[in-house]
Amino acid sequence: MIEREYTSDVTADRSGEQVAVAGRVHDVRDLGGIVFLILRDARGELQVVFKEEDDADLFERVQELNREAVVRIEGEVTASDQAPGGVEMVPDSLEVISESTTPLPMEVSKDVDANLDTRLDQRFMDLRKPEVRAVFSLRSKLLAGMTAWFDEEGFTNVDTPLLSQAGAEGGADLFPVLYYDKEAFLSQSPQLYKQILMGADFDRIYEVGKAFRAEDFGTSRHVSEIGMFDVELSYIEDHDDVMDVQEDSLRASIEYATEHAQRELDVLEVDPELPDERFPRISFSEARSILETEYDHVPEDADDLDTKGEKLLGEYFEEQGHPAFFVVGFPNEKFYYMQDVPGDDIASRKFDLIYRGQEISSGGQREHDYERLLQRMEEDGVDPESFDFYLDAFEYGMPPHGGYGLGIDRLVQKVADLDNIREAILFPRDPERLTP
Ligand code: AMO
Repeated sequence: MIEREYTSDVTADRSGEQVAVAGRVHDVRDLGGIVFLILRDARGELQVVFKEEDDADLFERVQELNREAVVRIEGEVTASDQAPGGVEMVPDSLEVISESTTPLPMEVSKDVDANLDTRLDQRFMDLRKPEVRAVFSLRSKLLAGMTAWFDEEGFTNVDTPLLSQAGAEGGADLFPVLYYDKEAFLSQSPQLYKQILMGADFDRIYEVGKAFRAEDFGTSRHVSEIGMFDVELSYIEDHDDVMDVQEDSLRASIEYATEHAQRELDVLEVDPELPDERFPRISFSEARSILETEYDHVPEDADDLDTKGEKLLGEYFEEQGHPAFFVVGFPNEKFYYMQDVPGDDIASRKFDLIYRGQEISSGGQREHDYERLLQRMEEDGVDPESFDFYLDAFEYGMPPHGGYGLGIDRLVQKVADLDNIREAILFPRDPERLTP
C-alpha cells in the first residue's frame, strides 16, 4: 500500500508531526507568494500551505496543478486558528500520481449545483462529491444492519436466477433477452423461487438481489433495474407475522445505520430514527376513508392507493409521530399468489409498507393450497402449464408461508431524504438511461 493517512486523522493536536496524505487537488487558491491547496481524500479535506519564500520549486509546481489531479504530499502538521478545522500542513514534498485534464466536465464543489441528468451523465465525477458518496456508505450500512438481523434470526441468504422462461407477476413488464436460440426474460421478482424454497423446507430465507421492470414510468420513484431485499418465511399464522419481520428488520437496519453511519447522516443532514411505538397497521378501507374525509382525495383506481394518496397518508401519520405504517388488505389483489381468505374481514392478506409518504415494500401471506392456487391462476388468465416448475412445489405439500419485497433504492431514497430514486443508485437504469 502507498503510505498515507486520511485527512480526517490529521488533527490539530498532532501539530509538529510529519505525515503523508494522498488524494485529489480539490482547489488551488493563489494569493501571490502563498498558495493554499485543498487536498480532498475519501474522508475529508486538508489545507496545505505552499509559500514561495519556503521552497520556490514546490511553489512553482503547485501552481501548475489542475484541479482533481491525484497527488501525495508529505509535510508537517501545523495547528492554525485560520485554517478549516484548525489544522493545516506545511509541505516538504509533492508527488503527482495522476494528472487531470481541464476543464472538468462538471464541478465537484458542493456550492455548484448541476441538474440530475448532468450529474448522472458524469456519474464518476458526481460521485467524487462527499455528500453524494455518503448516500452509498449509508446504503451499505443499512444493508449490513438488515442482513445482520436476518442472520441473527436464522434466515438463510439465498440466490435465485435472474434469467427465466416466465415472469413471476405477469407479462407486460418483462425484459426479453436472447437466451441462445430461445427467448428468456430478466427476473421481475424472485417470488416464485422464494415460494419453491418454502416447499423445499428452507423455512426462512432472504435475498439481496435485483429485479427488472420494463415499466414505462418516468417518475422520481420508478427505475427499470431495482435493488430488492426479498424475504420469505414458513409456518406463519397470518400476514401479521410477516409484517413483524418487516418492521423489526427495518428498525434494526436504521438503528445500525445511526450507529455506524453517523458521519454520513450528518453530511446528509438527516435523522432517520424511528419512534418506539409499533408501526400502525390500517386496513385499505381505513386508508381510503382518511384520504376522503381529511383530504377530500379519492384515488382513481378503486382497488389501489395512488402516489398522491400515499403522500397524503404519509403526512397524516407523520403528524401523529409515525413515519412508517402498513396498509393491509388490498381488494381484488392482482397477484394470484396472494392469499384471499373467504370470510376474512379484510379483502386480501396483502400489505404495503409506507415510509415517509412512499410505498417501500409490499408482501403478505401466500396461497399455499394447491387447488386454490390453480383456481386463482385460471381466474387470472395465467396458464398453469407454464408454471409447472412452481406448482410442483405445492402439489407435494406446502407449509403456510408469506414474505415481502422491499425496494432497497426507495428505502435509501427515503432515509437519505432524496428527491429522486436515481440519486440512491450508483448507475440507475430507466427508460431513457442505459449509460454510464
Ligand atoms: P412489488 O411489485 O410491489 O412486489 O415490489 C416490491 C417493492 O419493490 C419496489 N419497486 C420498485 N422500486 C423502484 N422502481 C420500480 N419500478 C419498482 N417496482 C417495485 C417497491 C415495492 O414496494 N413479489 C412482490 C413482493 C412479495 O410479495 O414478496 C413484489 O415484487 O419498493
